[in-house]
Amino acid sequence: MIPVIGYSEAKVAVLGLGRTGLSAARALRAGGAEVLAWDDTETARVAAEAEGFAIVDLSRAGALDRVASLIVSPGIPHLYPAPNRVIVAAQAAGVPVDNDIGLFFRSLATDDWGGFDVTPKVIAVTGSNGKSTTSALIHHVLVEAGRTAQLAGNIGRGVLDIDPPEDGGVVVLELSSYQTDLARALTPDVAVFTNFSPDHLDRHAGLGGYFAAKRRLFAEGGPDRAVIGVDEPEGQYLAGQMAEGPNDDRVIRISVDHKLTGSGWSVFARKGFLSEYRHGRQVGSIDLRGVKGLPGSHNHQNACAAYAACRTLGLAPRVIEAGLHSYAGLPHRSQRVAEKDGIIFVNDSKATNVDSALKALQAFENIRWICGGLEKDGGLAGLAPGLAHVRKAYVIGREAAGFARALGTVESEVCTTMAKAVASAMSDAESGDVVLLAPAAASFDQYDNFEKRGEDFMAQVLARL
Ligand code: UMA
Repeated sequence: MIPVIGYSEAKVAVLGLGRTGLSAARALRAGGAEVLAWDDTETARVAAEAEGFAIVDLSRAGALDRVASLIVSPGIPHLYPAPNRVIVAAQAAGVPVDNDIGLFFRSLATDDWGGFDVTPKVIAVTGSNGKSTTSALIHHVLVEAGRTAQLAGNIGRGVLDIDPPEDGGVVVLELSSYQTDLARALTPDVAVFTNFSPDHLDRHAGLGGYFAAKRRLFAEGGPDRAVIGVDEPEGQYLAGQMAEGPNDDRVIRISVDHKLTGSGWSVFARKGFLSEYRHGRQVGSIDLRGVKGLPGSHNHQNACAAYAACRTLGLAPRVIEAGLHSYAGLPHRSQRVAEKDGIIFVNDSKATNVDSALKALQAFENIRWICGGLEKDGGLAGLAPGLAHVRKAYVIGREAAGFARALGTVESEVCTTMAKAVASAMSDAESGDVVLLAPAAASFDQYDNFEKRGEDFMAQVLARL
């Protein structure tokens, strides 16, 4: 745990008592703060109370008196579509609103660091898709290279839960737009922006707000190095803003669409080969085609970003290559579940939006595609470039019929449940087909989260093999 610095004997309010809130509350208490905790759900309050935290209804008049800061969980809206009433009250009372990420950056460096040979580094990864894979890949490559590394953030572990970094240690953080939007300190040594496509538009009042939230990772303090995917205008803009000029290798540009052989520093993947150029000269190359844990162009983009981030820490190309080869992949992301009679079963339940589902469709051929769920803003038109790879769609979700209609000319079957979709896809599938779960939608109409949806898919497949 990282004890929070700066609030000894101060009152700090914590709103939301899930993974983030509880870890923040513990870290605040370890740093000597008096924690006032609240969650709108009773079970969460009971769990926190059992750990000895004082439960206080923070929306009650006077509850925020003499409170030094309000720490908010990422799932709780702070502005759009409407702010939580406790946040409104804090702002009215002049209480600073922050999150665990802000506390983390302010509490990480300790006096011990003065005696270290190599100062610990923080690599923070954001972007619309691929952040979990990129973060996990950076962490894996570092560990395989013998470095001490820890992984936390949106990937599922509260950032204040990690151990204080050792001499030369590296902390890899996956940060969502919810987290970067609210943090009052954001000072990574290396910041990574994988790519940009619409997501979470309701929480950011549209695309501009979503980009602004992600951009804060680069603007609030300025990382020493920025690894930026430039295949969308937003990434190009960000790279342009960060760099002093074309030779400035503080920015490493990443692409899977273009060869980037200019005078700066770049890493790109074309036709399955990763290349690194620095000041117009090729300094590294890796054949990604045999890297089993990272299929498809979207994973090649993740490989480029992870490669670049590891290069900033001085790892040699061959060392990174070995790490890419031994990477086994994350659950629910291009996860190969089984293979039988020439049919491959892939769980990409994390494809919760159109862009990530498109990437999954483009990574495979002859797809029996299980899709559907709670549709996000923006419609399904963005899936069009991948539909030629689909043999048939098996649509799940409460609104399966509408989702199937929105797919247009693709042959589809309204299955509604995962059990029916898997059964139909398996009875239709032939050798050479891929049964792929890549929903292009959120899971909340039928499941608690995308993990539960992926687990259901895997269970249904394995039960029928
Ligand atoms: N709550 C309230 N009032 C509200 C809303 C929620 O009190 O109005 C309470 C809930 O009752 C619950 C708690 O807040 O007890 C949940 O907080 P949370 O939703 O922020 O969830 P955490 O458990 O803290 O998990 C969060 C991230 N969740 C979200 O951003 C929604 C996790 O990312 C992250 O792994 C974890 O912190 C550790 O950093 C998940 C996620 O879905 C994977 N992220 C989104 C995504 O990837 O698309 C951004």
